[in-house]
Amino acid sequence: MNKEMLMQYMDIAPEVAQALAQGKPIVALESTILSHGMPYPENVDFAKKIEQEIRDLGAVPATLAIIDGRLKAGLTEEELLTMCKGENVRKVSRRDMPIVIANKLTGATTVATTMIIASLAGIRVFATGGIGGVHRGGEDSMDISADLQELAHTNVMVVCAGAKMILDIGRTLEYLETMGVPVLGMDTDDFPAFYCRKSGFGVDYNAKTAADVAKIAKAKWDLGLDGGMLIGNPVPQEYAMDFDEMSAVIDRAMAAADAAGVKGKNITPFLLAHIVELTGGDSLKTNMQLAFNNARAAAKIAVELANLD
Ligand code: PSU
Ligand code: MN
Repeated sequence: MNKEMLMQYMDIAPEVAQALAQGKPIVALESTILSHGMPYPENVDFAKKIEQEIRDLGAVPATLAIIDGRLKAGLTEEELLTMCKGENVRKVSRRDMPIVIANKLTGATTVATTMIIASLAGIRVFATGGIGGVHRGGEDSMDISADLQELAHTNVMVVCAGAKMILDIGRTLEYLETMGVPVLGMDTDDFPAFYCRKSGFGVDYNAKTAADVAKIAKAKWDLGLDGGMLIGNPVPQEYAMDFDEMSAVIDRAMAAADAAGVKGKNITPFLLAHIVELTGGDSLKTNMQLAFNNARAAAKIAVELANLD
């Protein structure tokens, strides 16, 4: 798509536009984690801090969202607040995007839509908490997040702390293999399980440094091997939660979802809110810390990637 056409739909914040023009490192951030993944007002402090973590390492943060139908790459403080309050803010995945844009609505971007907007803007590195995937029981419900399809096709690297145990992690990784998505561990052999450092499932490659990751991304995209990459970065040890304890909490949250008949796009936000409640806020603290950790890893990778160009 040409730039003129793109600008009919997108607003790029001045700082982000300047970084793009100068080939400086940029890290994209999603807004669903704010609007539908964390409670207000704790998410306001989080949103500001995660941007700061990226700046501290010499990269430019760009939180992505759709506001009044405009694609936004980089938010003002007021726009960030809108996403955190989450009033009349939809959860927007790929299928929802054209409807929200055409009707000038406001939406938070999931991993899938953050990848799409990042790619349109020319941003290659994106940090989040956890990705969507194949839900438990997905072999019957066919509830497979559009995040996985996006990773198959869109040239953006996603740095995450793995996937929550609300998902079937084994099937999620199988799906990614089928779709040709490299899954790297950030100094780990084990794909992380969000609150916990290990899922029991292996990664394709243990990358020891940010420079290793950048070299792999460059080789992939230089050769036209289109699609994303997934980097699993384990939560720092001091914030990790007990695997068995979290498994029990997640089972309870899933039983509550089942009893309430929650399905489809509402299931992930429902489970996240219940998990925070059931852990008395401990999971929220871990969630924030793992996201900061991912932002730092992503910033280092973005710096290395910019050096390779
Ligand atoms: N997993 C989390 N936290 C989140 C999400 C997933 O641990 O906030 C959000 C992300 O935005 C992700 C989306 O892209 O949920 C996946 O939703 P769905 O399964 O409906 O595609
Ligand atoms: Mn789904």
